[in-house]
Amino acid sequence: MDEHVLEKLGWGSPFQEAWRSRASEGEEPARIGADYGVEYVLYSARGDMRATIPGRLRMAIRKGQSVRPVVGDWVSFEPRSQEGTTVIQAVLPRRTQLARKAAGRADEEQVVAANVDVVFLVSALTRDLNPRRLERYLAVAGDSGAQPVLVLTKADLCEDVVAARERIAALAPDVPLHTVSSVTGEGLDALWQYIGGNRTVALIGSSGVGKSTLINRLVGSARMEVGAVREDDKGRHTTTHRELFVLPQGGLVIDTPGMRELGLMENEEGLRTAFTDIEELSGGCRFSDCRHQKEPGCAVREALQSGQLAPERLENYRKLVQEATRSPHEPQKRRGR
Ligand SMILES: Nc1nc2c(ncn2[C@@H]2O[C@H](COP(=O)(O)OP(=O)(O)OP(=O)(O)O)[C@@H](O)[C@H]2O)c(=O)[nH]1
Ligand SMILES: [Zn+2]
Repeated sequence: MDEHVLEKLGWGSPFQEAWRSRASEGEEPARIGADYGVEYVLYSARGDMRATIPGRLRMAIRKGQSVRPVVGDWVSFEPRSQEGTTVIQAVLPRRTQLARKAAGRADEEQVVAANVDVVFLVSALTRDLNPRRLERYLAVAGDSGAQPVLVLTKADLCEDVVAARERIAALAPDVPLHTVSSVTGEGLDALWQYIGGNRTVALIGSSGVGKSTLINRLVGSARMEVGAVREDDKGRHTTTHRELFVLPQGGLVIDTPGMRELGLMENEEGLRTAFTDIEELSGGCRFSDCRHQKEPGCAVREALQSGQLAPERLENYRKLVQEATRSPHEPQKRRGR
């Protein structure tokens, strides 16, 4: 087993240990590079290959005894002597997972990518700069276990980058923030600190903010056709057939149609990551279940009065809490351009 090739695919200690503890004879590890539903692309020390899920694993998935493999997952497979399709034997425990609500099934989440180390929360420094949306992205990242990094694109189109930066930094004081331009190249170097060490990066951001362009800049060759999206039979836009990209300088980038549709995950953990300042302040409220409205001894409203907390921030927090506690009844919004 060529550990060096595997390392470039993001193989590391937690997976190695999981591997040793199961270590079935004749099996080898591989990472899911693309998920076509019925068929997968595996990256392994033997190169890339196609794979399917055998009936036994399919049954285990149906019974909830195994997760369904997604892009970024480490799996074990049994190499066959001849070229062609192989089968996935098992899915290794995940370190992180990015998920969204399954369409039409409010209680179920759908994992769209696994073992993501860093999530770039991408917004354009133009009209797209929407604090509320950013906070939703922070909530999704907070649920995943991956490290969030705010990336503000199209700096070349923004007249007052400093002001925009400050506005966004105030929304998430603890999250690193970078302004970049894929046109001038400004700020791109700083992103490598998150990708180095063979880490896996995923991008969340609305359509047109420049995710594909940014990925192309990072990948270093036009492996994705920017703007040349096609629609598949479900009316979704798909931009590529490979969904996990191994960067020549090291590091990996995940980009899947599912990633692009990521919505808000509705649970408390996500809220905490997005609003650490308000969560911390509420520790000082007299009542532990304080809703920061008319309750006496509310530390959050005190901070508001003293100017320590921006009113818009509390307003956004309330909206997000409302959204998270409301039973989802709206149909999924169709993605348009
Ligand atoms: N001026 C400027 N334009 C950019 C920059 N980055 C991307 N663009 C342009 O913005 C448009 C959208 O970029 P994409 O990379 O396709 O955006 P995307 O986020 O991948 O969009 P979807 O594929 O719809 O999810 C393209 O016309 C890009 O050329 C930038 O830094 N500066
Ligand atoms: Zn309070």
